[in-house]
Amino acid sequence: MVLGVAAVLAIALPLVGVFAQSGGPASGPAELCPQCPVSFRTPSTLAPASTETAQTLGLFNFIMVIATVIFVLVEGLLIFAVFRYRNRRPEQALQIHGNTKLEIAWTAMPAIILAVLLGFTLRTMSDIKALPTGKVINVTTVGHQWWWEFQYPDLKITTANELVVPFGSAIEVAVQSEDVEHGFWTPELFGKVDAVPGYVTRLKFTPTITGTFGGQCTQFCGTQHAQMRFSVRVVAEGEFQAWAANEQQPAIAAAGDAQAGEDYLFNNSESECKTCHTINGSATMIGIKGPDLTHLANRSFIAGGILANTPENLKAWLEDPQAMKLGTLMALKKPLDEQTINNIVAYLTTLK
Ligand code: HEC
Ligand SMILES: [Cu+2]
Repeated sequence: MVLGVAAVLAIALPLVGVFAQSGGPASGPAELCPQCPVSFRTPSTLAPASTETAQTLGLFNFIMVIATVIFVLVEGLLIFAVFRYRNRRPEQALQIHGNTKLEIAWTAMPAIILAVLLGFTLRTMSDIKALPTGKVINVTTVGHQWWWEFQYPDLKITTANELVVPFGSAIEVAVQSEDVEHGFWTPELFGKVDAVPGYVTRLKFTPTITGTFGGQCTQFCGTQHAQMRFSVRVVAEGEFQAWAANEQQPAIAAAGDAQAGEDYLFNNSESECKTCHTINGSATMIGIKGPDLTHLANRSFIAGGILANTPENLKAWLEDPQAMKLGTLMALKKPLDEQTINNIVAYLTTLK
């Protein structure tokens, strides 16, 4: 008997550990890993940072408790029987075949338990999908090989790879794809959804903690699928307003060293950049195949999260994008000379 209890405890105790963690952090998430170029802390569905993921975790914990009770009960009885009745002389077991009461009981019990779990699951699903009552921010997300575009249709903003949202508002995201199927997931903020070409998948999340959360493309979309990261930056309402007001401005006019770079991008007939990139305020930089560069300097990383947004990395990227991210759709027909690269980087770093 003592052994039986010990065995049950040995199985049950690690599960208690899982519950102890599930409360989530009291404060916001840790900052981006300082020693990695671009990395996020390990994402966890056990540390929810939105109303919706907290509801999902609540359901998970509820099912886990019921499952644990049943597990401990069944295993406990089994272990008890094994030890209590071990080493007895062979005898015929009690015959219960055809016992209607027992048959009904052990059919009905699991059916009732599963029905209860189904009920709670359906309720959580509809809670998560419920129309938001307060303020709503509409975002359109477009998956590209291999980066994410974020549009705010009401605010007339287009940016890439870093989604900035205000704390406390409901964020309604219409997820789309430009080419192949991608997956859109930030475990702390919302469940995983697919970005399917020609189809709009909708999701909603209401952030409850400020901070930066890592996201990742979760469908194999090509060789650099793992290098298709993004982040969601949840900021205070005031900070979001300031960010949005700035994003709505055209690119600032170049001064000093940056002028030669601006001139190359806007006016040089040999420049390929304009076929793929937009810089608002320029009549020529109106390409849409690559990320919008109008406020590039405000983003903390480039190229789907493989490089921090520093002048050195921008230089390396422009020298040879294929060496940084083999297969990227940024392919230059003619490599740039060093002076041109320096000029462009000098300009790009001013694009606050
Ligand atoms: C054929 C299209 C194409 C051309 C031409 C092109 N780019 Fe790109 N560019 C892209 C794509 C696509 C990405 C995103 C790559 C990725 O993350 O996989 C990109 C990324 C970038 C980035 C990083 C932006 C970010 O937010 O990740 C910069 C900066 C950039 N390009 C600058 C330039 C400049 C300057 C030129 C001209 C010398 C240029 N590009 C020419 C398609 C292009
Ligand atoms: Cu992808």
